[in-house]
Amino acid sequence: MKHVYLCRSTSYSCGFELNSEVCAFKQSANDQFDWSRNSGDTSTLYTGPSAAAEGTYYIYTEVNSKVPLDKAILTTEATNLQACPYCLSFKYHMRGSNIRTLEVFAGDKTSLPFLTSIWEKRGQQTTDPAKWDTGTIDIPQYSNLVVTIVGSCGFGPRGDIAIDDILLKTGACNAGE
Ligand SMILES: [Ca+2]
Ligand SMILES: [Ca+2]
Repeated sequence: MKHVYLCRSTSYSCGFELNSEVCAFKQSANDQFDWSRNSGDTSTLYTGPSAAAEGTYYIYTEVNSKVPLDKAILTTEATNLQACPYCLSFKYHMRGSNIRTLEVFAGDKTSLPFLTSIWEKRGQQTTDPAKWDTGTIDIPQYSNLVVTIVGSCGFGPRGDIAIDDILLKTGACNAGE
């Protein structure tokens, strides 16, 4: 079945190449720490990527000296998104014996802080520092959409979760031409 939505075709990308980059996803204050911007490897052995997925920079959860289950949240709360279905895609890197979870939530701003979990990866997803995975997620339509990307700390230092190359665009992920 073919759906036609009254949505302006819009996309938001975040590659983290510039510190001043305008990104629809911003650091939340309603969490325990912020995502760190980085290039190359992270400061801990046996966790994190060796390089960005796109360009030179990426962001990651530096889990050293954090408390287990502490969260770093990226949120679109400050961005006015159209009431449309969206496709969210991004690169993620989850390497290390203490990797916990990377999770995506969506919902209406009026229901904050209680959003619906729409995607989750738990535990190590790769042992290769150079191999990033791709997440592709259909986001249902909400009148005041907010999307969050949440990285959680595991029980130890080898739990750095990295993301890069975020693209949030109107329409379904499998929309053909
Ligand atoms: Ca990048
Ligand atoms: Ca934060």
